[in-house]
Amino acid sequence: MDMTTTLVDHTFRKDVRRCFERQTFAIPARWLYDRRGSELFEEITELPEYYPTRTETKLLEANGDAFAAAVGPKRAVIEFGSGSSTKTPHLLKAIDPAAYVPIDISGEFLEHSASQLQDEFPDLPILPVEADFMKRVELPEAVADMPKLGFFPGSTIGNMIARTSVDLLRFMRETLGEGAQLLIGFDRIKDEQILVNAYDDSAGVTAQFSLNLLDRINRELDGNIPVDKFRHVAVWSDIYARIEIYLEAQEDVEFSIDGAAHALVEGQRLHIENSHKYGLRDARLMLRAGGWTPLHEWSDERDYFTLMLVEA
Ligand code: AVJ
Repeated sequence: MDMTTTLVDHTFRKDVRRCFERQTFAIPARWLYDRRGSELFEEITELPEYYPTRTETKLLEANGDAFAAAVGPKRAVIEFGSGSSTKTPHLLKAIDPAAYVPIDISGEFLEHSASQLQDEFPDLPILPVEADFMKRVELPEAVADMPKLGFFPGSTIGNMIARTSVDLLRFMRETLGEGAQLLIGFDRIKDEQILVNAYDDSAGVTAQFSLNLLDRINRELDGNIPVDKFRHVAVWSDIYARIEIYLEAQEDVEFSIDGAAHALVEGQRLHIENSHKYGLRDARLMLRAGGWTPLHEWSDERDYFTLMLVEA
């Protein structure tokens, strides 16, 4: 077992213990993405109700010339949490980059997507970095003197509460350095029913994605949670401008994790994810709080999603 795996296991265990022993009834959303969770998320991106991926991909396809003009050639593109990197080719095609640095916590994902991209861009130096991008990341020496463009698509920032988002934006600024730009995606505030449907689809894929967290606890932390006794709940919180996702016990349940016994009463919810939505001014203010100055914005015709280009 390599060191990263051990560290990940250890924090997962710690976060799950905090949930049940200190009764916070909350588990950070990052633990949704084991192999099965990542597969299910890919399925989510193709659901009719889940508009963000489709909308953002179209924005990337449609605005290549405008990106090229705003960004200029020969930047090193640094992608934060690159995952499967499906949106990246559109950006790389548009802007004539000098190098591509995907950063991801999962080395497995990283190698796979890097080699796929290398086939598509044979002359582009691709330099994967296995790291947790929630901290300052040491970039490869080869890109040290290149101007940088950070890329943070998918409204991934929406998973974070405001202070964590601002911390992340500041870390990104440190990672990328003076003169850097950042292209970042924001999911917009819109009709409540459209938002709720996007996180509670009729095929039940998002429910499977949420419930996989309990399966993961059972698999990795020696648990016996009765997964079929829980249901997926997605609600809009207007005051936080976010979709909140819970797993709710549908009857009294008892189970153990790592040998420790736990009980939940019927109706108890476990908070497993937030997906914040933004007005344009909300997004700009958050970026400025993180040390970034807005330069350009691109939105679809329904204002469902916005890509913002900002500079350090
Ligand atoms: C990957 C955080 C952008 O919030 O829309 C989708 C995750 N969770 N459906 C989102 C997610 C349930 C997604 N992000």
